[in-house]
Amino acid sequence: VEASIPEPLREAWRKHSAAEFTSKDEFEREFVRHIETTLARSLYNCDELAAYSGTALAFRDRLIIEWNRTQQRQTFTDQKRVYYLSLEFLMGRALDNAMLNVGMKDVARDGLADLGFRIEDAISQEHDAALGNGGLGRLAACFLDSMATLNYPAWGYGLRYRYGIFKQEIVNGYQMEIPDYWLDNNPWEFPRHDITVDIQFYGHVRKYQDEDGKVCHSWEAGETVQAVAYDVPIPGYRTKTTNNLRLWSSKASSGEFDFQKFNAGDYESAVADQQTAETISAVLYPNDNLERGKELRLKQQYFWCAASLYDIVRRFKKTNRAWSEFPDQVAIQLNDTHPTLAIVELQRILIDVEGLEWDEAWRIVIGTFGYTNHTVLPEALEKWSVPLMQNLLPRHLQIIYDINLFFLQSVEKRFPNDRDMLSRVSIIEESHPKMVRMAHIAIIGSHKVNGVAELHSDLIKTTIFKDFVEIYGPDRFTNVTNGITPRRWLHQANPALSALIAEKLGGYEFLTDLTLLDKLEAFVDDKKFRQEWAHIKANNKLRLARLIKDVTGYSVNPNSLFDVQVKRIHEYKRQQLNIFGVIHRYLSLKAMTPEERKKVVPRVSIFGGKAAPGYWMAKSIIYLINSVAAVVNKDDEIGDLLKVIFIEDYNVSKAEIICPASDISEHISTAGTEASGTSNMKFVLNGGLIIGTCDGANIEITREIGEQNIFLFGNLAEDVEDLRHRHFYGGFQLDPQLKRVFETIKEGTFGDPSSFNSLISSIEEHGDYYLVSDDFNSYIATHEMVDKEFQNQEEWLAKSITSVARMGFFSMDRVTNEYADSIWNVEPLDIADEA
Ligand code: 9GP
Repeated sequence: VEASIPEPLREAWRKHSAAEFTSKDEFEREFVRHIETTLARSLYNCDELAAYSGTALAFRDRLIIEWNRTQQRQTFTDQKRVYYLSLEFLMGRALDNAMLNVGMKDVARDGLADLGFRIEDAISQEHDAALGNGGLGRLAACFLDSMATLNYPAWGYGLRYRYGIFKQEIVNGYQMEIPDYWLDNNPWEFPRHDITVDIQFYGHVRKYQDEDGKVCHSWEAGETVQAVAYDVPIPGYRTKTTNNLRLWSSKASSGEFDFQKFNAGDYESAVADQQTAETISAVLYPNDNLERGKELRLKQQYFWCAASLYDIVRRFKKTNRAWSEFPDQVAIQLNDTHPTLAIVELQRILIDVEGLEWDEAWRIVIGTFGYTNHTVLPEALEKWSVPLMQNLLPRHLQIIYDINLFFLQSVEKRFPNDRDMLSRVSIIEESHPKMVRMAHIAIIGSHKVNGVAELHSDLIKTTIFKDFVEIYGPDRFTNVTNGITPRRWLHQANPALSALIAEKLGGYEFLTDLTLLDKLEAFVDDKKFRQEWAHIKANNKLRLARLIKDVTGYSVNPNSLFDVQVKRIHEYKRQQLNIFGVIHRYLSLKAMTPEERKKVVPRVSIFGGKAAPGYWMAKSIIYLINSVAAVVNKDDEIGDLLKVIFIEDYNVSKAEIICPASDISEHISTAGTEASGTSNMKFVLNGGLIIGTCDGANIEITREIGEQNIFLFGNLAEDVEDLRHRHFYGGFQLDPQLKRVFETIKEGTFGDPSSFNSLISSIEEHGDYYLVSDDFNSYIATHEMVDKEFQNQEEWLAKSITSVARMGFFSMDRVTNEYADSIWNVEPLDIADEA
C-alpha cells in the first residue's frame, strides 16, 4: 500500500496538522492533557515525576513537529547529509536543554508554578541518558547539538543500550557498580517498529559465477538478528532544525523464535535464543580508553554498522542516483575506530549486493568516510583476532584481506624492498593469533583522518601513523581541535553567568557565536561587573556545597578554594598525583604552628569519576582518595583548612553543577597521553582557572587565554620517552617529598597500607610509567603558587573574566564548521527558508 496520502486529500490533513504551543496557557493545557490522558493521572495524583513527564511530553510534541518538518525538508531538497557513527552518545538530560533551545523555559516555569510545581524539581526527576563512558561520548553529544544548531542535515547513529554506564556507589570507600536501567519514563525516544533490518552473523561464504561468468560471493548467514530503530529528536538552539539520533536495538529475528522447540515444550530454550539476540544491545562496555577484544563487543559493532549502512544506502537508493554520486550525497564520520567495520560493510554491499567492480566501489568508500582518532594509548587501539573475525564475519575478513593485498601492493611499488614498512602498515599483525588492526583499515578506507587537538594530531603523524603519512602524504591527515557546546555548558549549567554576559553584550548572540565573548574584556575593570561575577561564582559554590552535603554528608566551607578533578579514573589522567599532593598538603599543615595555619588558604579537594569495573589500579585510587578523606575530614586540628571529597556517580548532570563552581580544576595527564580533554574547556568557560600539564587542548587553551592565566607544570611530551628510558636504565630516584608521602601511607595513616601497595610499587619499583615522581615537585610548587594567587582575589577575578572572554575558539560550532568544510563538504540547510 502506498503510504503517501494522495494530493486531493492532503488539505484535510493540513487543516488538522499538529500545532506547537506558543503561550503559557497553551503549555498548561498541553501539560494537563498529557497528565490526564497519556499518563492517566489527575490533579489528585500528580507528583514531581508526573510533572516532569507532563512537561517533557508537551515539549516532545513540539520537537516532533519540528523533527517531521526537518526530515521532510531534508528529503525534499536532497542535499548531502552527514552521518555521525558513534558507539557512545553521552547525552545527559534532555528536558532542560529542549526548553532552552526552543526558548520556552520561562513559559514552562510560570506554567508549572501556576499548577503547583517548581521547574527545578521537575527537571531533576529526569534520568541521565548515559550511553557513554567519558569525553568521546560527550563529544558526540556536543556534535549533535551543534550540527542541529547550525542547520546541518545530519544524523547520529548509535546503539540503544538497555543499560548505560553503571551507577557508581561508594561503599566503605570502594566503588560498587549498580546497573543503570534508564529506559523507564523515557519520553524522548520513538520506537520505529516499521524500520527493521536483519543482521547476519557467522555462516560461510559461497563463491559462484553469475551469467556473465563473473566470480561472485554470497554470505550465507549462520544466525540472523533483527535491528529495530529508535529515534531521538535533537533540537538545535533557536532554529527549527530538529535532527535525528537513530539508536538500534537488537531483537530476535521473527524467523528466529523456534516454534518447533516451543511446541515441543522446550519453552525455555526457545526463549533463551531470543534473549541471546537481545543481549547484543543490552549493555554499554564500561571501558574508557581500553579495548578488550570480547566477541560480544565485535557483534555490537557489526550489528550497529550494518544496520546504519543499510539505512543510509536505502535512503540513497530512493533518489535513483548513480552509485558514483554516493560520496556527493553521503558523508560518514567514524568516531574512533569502533565503527570501522562500516568501511568493510559498504565495500561488501557495493561489490556483493550491488555488483560494482572492486575499484569503483573502493573509490566510493574512500570518498565517503572520515576517521577521527581520539587516542594514542596502545591499550586503546582496537585489534580483533583473525580467528574471531573469521568465525563471526567470514565475508568481511575476506574483504579485509583483499583491501590489505591491494594496499600492500601499492605500498610495495612506492617503497620497493622495504619489508619492515610492509609489516608495520599491514592491516594484519603477524602475531599469534594474527590480529586485524582496525585503525589501519580506518586510515586506508577514509579520505581524511583527524586528531582532536594540535599536539595530538602532531603525535599521531609522528608516531603511530607515521608510515601512513609517508605513504599518503600529509594531506590525508588533519587536526580539528575539540570544542564544547556553550548551550549546555554555559547557558544551561550556569544561567546566572550567561545572563550577566548577555546583559553586558546586549543579548545572547554569543551562544551561537562564541567569539563575541571577547567583548567582555572591556569590562574587566568594571567594579560592579566584577562584583556580580564574583557573586555568581560564590552562589555556584554554594550550590555545589549543597550537592556535596547531599551525596557525602560532609559540610564544606564555601569560602575555601574549590579544587576539582572530575573525569574517568585512569592512571594516565593521574588522580594519584592529585591525591598524593593532597597528602603532602595535609602533612605540611600538620607540621605548621597555629600562627602559620592562620595564613593558609582553606581548600576543598574535590574528586569524581568512575573506574572501569575490571581496572584494579583505578579502583585503588578511588579507595585511597576515600581513605584520605576519612582521616583528613575528621581531623579537628585541620578543620576547614583541608577537606577531601569524592562525589560518587559523576555524570553529565553532576558536571553541570560542578563545572560552574570550581576555583581551580586539574587537567594533569602525563604529557602526550590525553588526546584533547574537553572538561578543561568547560571549567574555563565557567570562570574557573586550571592547573595542567602541557598536554592535549591545555596547550591551545594557554595560547588563547594567555600563559599568565593558567597554571602549567611538569615535563613536556618530547621528554617523556627519555625519562621512561632513564627510569629503567639510569636508576630511578624517587622525589623526596613523594617519598615522605609514601612513608606516611606505609605507616598506616590511612588504614591498612597493603591496600595501596600496587599504587606505590608501580612508581617505586615498576618504572613510574606515568612520571608521577618526575612531575611531583613541579606540581607541588605550582599548587603553592595557586594558593598565593588566590589570596589576591582581585587579580584572580581579572584572570577569570579575561579567560572566559578568550574562550570563543572552543565552541563546538567552530569544530562542526571545520569538519563540514574540510572533511564532509556539507552545506547547512535552514528549514525556516521556504522551499
Ligand atoms: O581520551 C580522549 C580525550 O582526551 C578526548 O577529549 C576525547 C574526545 O576527543 O576522546 C578520548 N578518547 C577516548 O575515549 C578513546 O579513544
